[in-house]
Amino acid sequence: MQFTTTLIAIFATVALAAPSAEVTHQSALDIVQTITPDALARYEAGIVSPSVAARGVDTTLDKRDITHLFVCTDANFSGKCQNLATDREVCHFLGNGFDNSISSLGPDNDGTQCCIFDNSDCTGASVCQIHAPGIFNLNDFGFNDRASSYRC
Ligand SMILES: [Ca+2]
Repeated sequence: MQFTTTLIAIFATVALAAPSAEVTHQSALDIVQTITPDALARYEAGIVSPSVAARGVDTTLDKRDITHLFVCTDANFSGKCQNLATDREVCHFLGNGFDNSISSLGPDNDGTQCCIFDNSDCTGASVCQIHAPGIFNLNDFGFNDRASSYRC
């Protein structure tokens, strides 16, 4: 029984870690979310609600393949915010109330760079090379309430 469980766990890890250039329209909100030092710092700075910081830690996926993009519906990391856990180099549709509503965002402070796109399939106009601490007001880039997808 123990052996079977281990095999399933290994298979699941391999399946999730498999590289894919395909566009997934699954929102990153459905993917495992973890508390990162960066998210904790934002919480301590009063930017993130306690519910975000209280979210459980899941180590199912290899940390090297997972990063985060912190998005907010208002400028200066206010309004409705979410720390999106995302696998790298995969296009994600911005669902769950964030489509065409993001006004500030920032990836983890681990060298991660992200692009946001006008269209839902990572095409169209974009803002790229977004890195920590991020963009406090997408108005500065003509991209307020405009992003529909992202890739880090
Ligand atoms: Ca907004």
